[in-house]
Amino acid sequence: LVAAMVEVEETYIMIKPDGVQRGLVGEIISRFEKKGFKLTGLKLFQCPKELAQEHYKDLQSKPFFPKLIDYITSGPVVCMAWEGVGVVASARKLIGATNPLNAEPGTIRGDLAVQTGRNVVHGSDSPENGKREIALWFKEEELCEWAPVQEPWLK
Ligand code: RTP
Repeated sequence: LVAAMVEVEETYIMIKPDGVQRGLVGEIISRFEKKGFKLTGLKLFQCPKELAQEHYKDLQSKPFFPKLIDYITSGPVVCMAWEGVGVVASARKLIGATNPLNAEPGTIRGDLAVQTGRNVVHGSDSPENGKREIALWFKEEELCEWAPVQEPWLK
């Protein structure tokens, strides 16, 4: 049996305005850290309307699109880039189903959210979109490539 090759990928994770307003930033970041992924970009950011529209352009024709843009631009979001083996699909699992009422307990949405229109976090749905979204939300110099070191930080 040949195990499926899973590669190091990058994904764009965003804590939506409700997550920031409800004080869930630390809790959400912590879940990705504890899983074992590597944070390579992080900022608090008030998203302009044009950027929200570009990010969600595939949903342009949906009836909820204007409400979605109002929601995402209603307050600051936390933009994050995460790296790791299989991080795209794994992050989607950690996040849970789009409708939080269908999200399993133990997932971020399953534990922390109730409404689809207030589902606290976004995660890229493919490695291609991970790259596209990181490039859309971050400037090159805001991203940090780093490797863990063995330094005994605490003695
Ligand atoms: P996301 O992109 O935010 O990670 O969410 P997703 O892939 O799980 O869901 P998607 O279908 O791409 O929808 C993007 C976001 O739009 C909002 N939405 N509202 N019926 C509705 O009112 C509705 N449907 C979707 C949600 O915030 C969803 O996360």
